[in-house]
Amino acid sequence: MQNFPTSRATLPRVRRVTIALFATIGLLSTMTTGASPASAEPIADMTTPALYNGTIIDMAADWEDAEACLVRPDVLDMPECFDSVEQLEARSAELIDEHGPVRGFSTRRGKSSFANCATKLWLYDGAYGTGAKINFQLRNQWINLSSYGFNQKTSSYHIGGCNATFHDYANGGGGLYPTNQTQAWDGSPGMAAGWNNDVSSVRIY
Ligand SMILES: [Ca+2]
Repeated sequence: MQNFPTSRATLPRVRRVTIALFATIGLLSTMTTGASPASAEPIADMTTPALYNGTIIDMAADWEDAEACLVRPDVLDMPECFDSVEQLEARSAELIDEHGPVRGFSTRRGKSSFANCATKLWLYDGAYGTGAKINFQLRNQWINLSSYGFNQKTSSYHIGGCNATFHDYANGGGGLYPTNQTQAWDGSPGMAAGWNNDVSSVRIY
């Protein structure tokens, strides 16, 4: 039920890209802030560093006790994880107040050529929105769930204000989840037949 051979085979390349990306972000972050929260493991060794209760965890490996994680790379140096959905929603609202909602097409600020829309795609590990929860606020790029410790875990979901697609393998590969069930504001307490714990990548449009 975990990783099928095909999706496991794609992991090393994705992992290297993610490490390079976050190593760069980590360096920039250190240069601009001059400090980063205490962490047992060097950020450079992590696949996906994320902030959780003042420490940095590797989301790809272990969420520790976090219940919900927010991924909004246009304004955050790294994902942020929380003990509750309420805490995440409060942080999300704060970011929207400060920066506005995620814009389209590019994760770089000020480079949007598409209209804004609410892009709060929620994926849940359990049915009926239970278990670990991840909230994506980014558009028009492949989101490989292995990078966030969420590969082949999704068992229920809520789509935000933009349509989304769910895919069997990384980078949009393999089968496509029924798109008439992942339109803006769709949600489901379970997955279409054959798709429980099977989504490996998603995209928000
Ligand atoms: Ca699950």
